[in-house]
Amino acid sequence: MIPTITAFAASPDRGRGLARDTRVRWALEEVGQPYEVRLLSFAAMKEPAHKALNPFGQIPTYEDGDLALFETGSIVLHIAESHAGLLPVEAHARARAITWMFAALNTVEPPILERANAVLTERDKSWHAERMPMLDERVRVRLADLSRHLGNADWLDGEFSAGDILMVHSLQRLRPSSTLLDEFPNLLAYLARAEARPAYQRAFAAQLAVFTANSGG
Ligand code: GTB
Repeated sequence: MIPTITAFAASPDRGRGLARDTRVRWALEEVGQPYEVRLLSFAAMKEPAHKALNPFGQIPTYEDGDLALFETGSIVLHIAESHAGLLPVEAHARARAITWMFAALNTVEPPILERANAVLTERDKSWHAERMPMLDERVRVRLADLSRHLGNADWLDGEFSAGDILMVHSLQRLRPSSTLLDEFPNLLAYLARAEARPAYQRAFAAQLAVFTANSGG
C-alpha cells in the first residue's frame, strides 16, 4: 500500500522546504518508499476530518492502510522502523540513533522554534529587540555543543540515520532570519552534506513543485 501524507496547499515558507512535510518526504525518499500527498488549505486543517487524523489540526499526517499517525518524530520513526536504511540494526547503535531523533526534537529544535516564532510574531513589540539576544544565545549554546559533538564526523553517530534527518531539518529553520549557523563551519558543512543527498533533493523538489504549481509561478 502507498502511504499518503498531508502538506500545505500553500506553504507559508514559499517552497523553502521548512514545513514539516519535508522531513517526512525526505525519510520516505531515503528508504525508496513512494507516497501520495493530500494538500490542505488552512481551513481544511481545522475541519473534523483532518482533526480525526491530527487532533491539533496540523500537517503533516501519515496514513498507511488502517494506520494513521501524526507528529513528525513518530512518523519518521515509523518509516525508519518499517524499512531498512535509516536506523542501524545493532541494538545499541539503533538506540543511539533514536536518541538523536529525540535530541533534535526536544533539545535543539525548541530554542530554534522559539526564536523563529519571536521573529514572526513579536517584531512589533517594544521589547522585541531586547529579547532577541537572549533567544540567540539559547540557540548558540545548543549549536556550540552540537558542533563540538559532530567535530569532523559526517553524521551524528556513525552512518546517516533518521536522527540526521530530524536534526538537519530543525537546523534549517534558522536560515530565513539568522546567521547563527555561520559561526559553526562544521554545522554548515553538515547541512551541505545532507542537502546534497539525492533523497533530500527529491523531497525538496517535490515540496517546491507544490508551491510553484499553486502560486502560479
Ligand atoms: N510537532 C508537530 C510535528 O512535528 O509534526 C508540529 C507540526 C507543525 O508545526 N505543523 C505546522 C502546521 O500545521 C506546519 S510545519 N501549522 C499550522 C497550524 O498549526 O495551524 C511548521 C512550519 C510552518 C511554517 C513554516 N514557514 O513558513 O517557514 C515552517 C514550518
